[in-house]
Amino acid sequence: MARQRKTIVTCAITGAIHTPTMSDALPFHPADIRDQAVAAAEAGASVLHLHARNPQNGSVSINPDDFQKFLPDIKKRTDAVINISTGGSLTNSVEERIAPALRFSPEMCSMNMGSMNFSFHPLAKRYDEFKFDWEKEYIENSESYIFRNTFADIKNAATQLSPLDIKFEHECYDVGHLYNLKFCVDIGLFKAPIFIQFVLGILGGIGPDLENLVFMKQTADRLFGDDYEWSVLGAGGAQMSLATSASQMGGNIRVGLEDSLFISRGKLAENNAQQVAKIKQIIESLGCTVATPDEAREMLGLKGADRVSF
Ligand code: KMH
Ligand code: ZN
Repeated sequence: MARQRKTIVTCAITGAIHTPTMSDALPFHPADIRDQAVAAAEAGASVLHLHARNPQNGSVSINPDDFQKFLPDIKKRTDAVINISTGGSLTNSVEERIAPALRFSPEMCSMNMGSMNFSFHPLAKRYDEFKFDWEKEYIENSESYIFRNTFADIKNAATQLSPLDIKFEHECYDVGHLYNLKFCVDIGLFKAPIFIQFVLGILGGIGPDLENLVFMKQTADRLFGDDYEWSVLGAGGAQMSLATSASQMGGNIRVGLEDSLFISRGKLAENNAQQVAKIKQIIESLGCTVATPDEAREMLGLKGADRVSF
């Protein structure tokens, strides 16, 4: 009998979109990032997608020293796969964005597959006051932000990171990004089996509709055949419903406060683990089984936690 497929649950702990004013639950102190990551793993996340923050004011940090403040502790306290973001924030160069992954050589890191508008400026209007000075301007500035990931940028990042045997989470925010990825695979930048994260619901990318997920999946099937694993993240209110649909379609899923601050309509999540526990309960009640970290390692062909540099 064929072995039943497992579902990899990634939890993205803090990200670069949300700011401290938006939710008290959004972690930015290294100890909070660490504790929420460990709790998310205990709740069932097999992969932890991590960004760092400035411990003083919660702004986004791509300083490897800020990652150093939590990575070794997370590794000591869980066997979850660590995935380091290369997304950066509104002002970072690609060279700065890949510095943490280069220094720590994690099992996985993100790889964004196209340049695009990437905006969350409408969020600024929801708040009269902000906890920290930088927040309002940061959110508003995203209106004119271009998330830069040219073919040359992707080649540069891949060329530096591939020798470290890091598996990429290929973040595809629209159908065209799948074709960018196919081009890069064809010229030998990335090795199969690739891991695609379909990102739905970012302002500037494809909308968070089920039809779009089906279209993304059909397109990826056409381009990559059987040679890929896939996962879905729905930004904002679409998080749980798209994750549920993806699991039923045979895919993997991503939740976490990076992608949505909510646990249900209008109700803020208390922490990352609460979102993991909720989606685990939903998908297991529908017949899926959540992958352990080692099962995720096998499914994604990862190098192993003993080969990271932290
Ligand atoms: N916040 C996600 C929509 C990255 O870390 O490289 C995008 C993201 C990018 O996860
Ligand atoms: Zn991220």
